[in-house]
Amino acid sequence: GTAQIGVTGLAVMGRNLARNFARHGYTVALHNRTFARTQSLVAEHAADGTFVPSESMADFVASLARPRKVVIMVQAGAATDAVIDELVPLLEEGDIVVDAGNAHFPDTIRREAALRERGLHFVGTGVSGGEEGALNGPSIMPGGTAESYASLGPILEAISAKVDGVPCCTHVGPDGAGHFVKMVHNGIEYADMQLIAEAYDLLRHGLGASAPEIGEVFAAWNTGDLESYLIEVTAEVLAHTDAATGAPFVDVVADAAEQKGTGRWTVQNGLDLGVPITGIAEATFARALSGSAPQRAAARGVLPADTLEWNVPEPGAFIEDVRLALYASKVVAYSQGFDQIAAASAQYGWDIDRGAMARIWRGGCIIRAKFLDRITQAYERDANLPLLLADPYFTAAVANGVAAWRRIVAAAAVHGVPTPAFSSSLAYYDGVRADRLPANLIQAQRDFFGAHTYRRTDRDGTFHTDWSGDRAEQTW
Ligand code: NBP
Repeated sequence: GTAQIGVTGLAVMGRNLARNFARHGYTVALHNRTFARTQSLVAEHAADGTFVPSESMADFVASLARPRKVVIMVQAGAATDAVIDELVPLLEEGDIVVDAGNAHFPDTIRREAALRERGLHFVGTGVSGGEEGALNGPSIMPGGTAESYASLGPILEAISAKVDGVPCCTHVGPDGAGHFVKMVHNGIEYADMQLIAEAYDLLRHGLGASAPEIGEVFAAWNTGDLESYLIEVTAEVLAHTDAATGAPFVDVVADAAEQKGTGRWTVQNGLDLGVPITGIAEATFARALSGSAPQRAAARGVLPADTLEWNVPEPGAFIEDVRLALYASKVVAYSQGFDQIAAASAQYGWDIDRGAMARIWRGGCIIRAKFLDRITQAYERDANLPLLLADPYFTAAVANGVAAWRRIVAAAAVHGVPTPAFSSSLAYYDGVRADRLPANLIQAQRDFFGAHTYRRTDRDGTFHTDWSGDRAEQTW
């Protein structure tokens, strides 16, 4: 065969990736379980480049030049395993299988090990940017071996988004590293969206502002430090008018946020690794609360607010406070996400370059933002930075807003506006910078009821107090 890359799974994402490859001059082999999808792609988009369609998986594999490079873009889970099972017996040693779907990284680790035994490369690859990104340039996060990246990487880099001419694609690390980083990307996306939603809610309650008025605030913010795709999208959505009612569009959208599960995976993994990703967790739980219909029905109008009317004396100063609080909270959420990547990298032996991750998220993906340059620079200054917040740039950026942050979180509490992400981010900030946390008391309690022992501040060793006896201290 002569095709340089193949795509199997030609629903919206695979179709657009295949077109993107073709537009970059690659000869693209095409396959889909249902052949009609393959035919319609060729019929509608022949102008994009050279496609080699096949009805059977065997013909598809035969149409590829060796070592073969096959991108699987089907539903994550059982469908991906089914396609791998059909594909693998047809491949030969050295061929590269790319899973570009949203696989959970433990599945990727399992599949990589299984294919490696057969002499095949399995490259679990995060792809972000939705349909639009798949066609015009996504952010691409490939895992797998460095050897596979040597031949696959240039093709993926060619179709990825570019920022300042730099591709939004790099080799993340072995086996599940790519899908892991994509998962954390999505978790950060949840946190970013929740923070923006809280800022909107504060402006709504504090100023009594309408959706389009708040949209103008976001549009203005998009010209500064907060400049990002999500802020831009927020401004556009808030400015939109519902055609049916003439009301602001967001006012007619039901307030129950759904999820496909990557936020949940991120939080589960944060718990497994013991990394406090409070921003992502609060964002995930906030979606769950929004969907807790029976609880909300039981509480609405019943649980007293006991708040005073909110009269913001200086709207301009208030808006600036919300902006500073949003930025500081965002820095915390990202700092936590990068901690999670570092912890997983150590746990799984991935050796992930966090600065490079921020670099490939600058374009193509949902969290793309100017701000990510600052993160790359922080890890360039210190690749082993223990805390993103402790980088001098971010320390200064947050210090600049910390008083505003406290005013906003306090005002939200006083006026009964729920701000789980703003509030927990500030609590994390105060917790991580504290000289001393009340964990001393927790450890003492644990020693009391469970003889779990404690360490002392004044000398080395492990100790236990005989709480039920004479309360003498024993060295353990
Ligand atoms: P879907 O997730 O809707 O999957 C549809 C594709 O899977 C079709 O090609 C379908 O074939 C194929 N398929 C299924 Br379902 N079961 C199969 C099986 N047992 N054997 C073979 N093929 C099977 O497609 P999508 O929305 O294009 O998403 C593809 C992947 O990309 C998913 O993993 C998704 O999570 C991910 N995704 C990513 C983003 C992003 O922004 N990165 C956005 C959306 C989706 P058929 O045509 O014969 O039914």
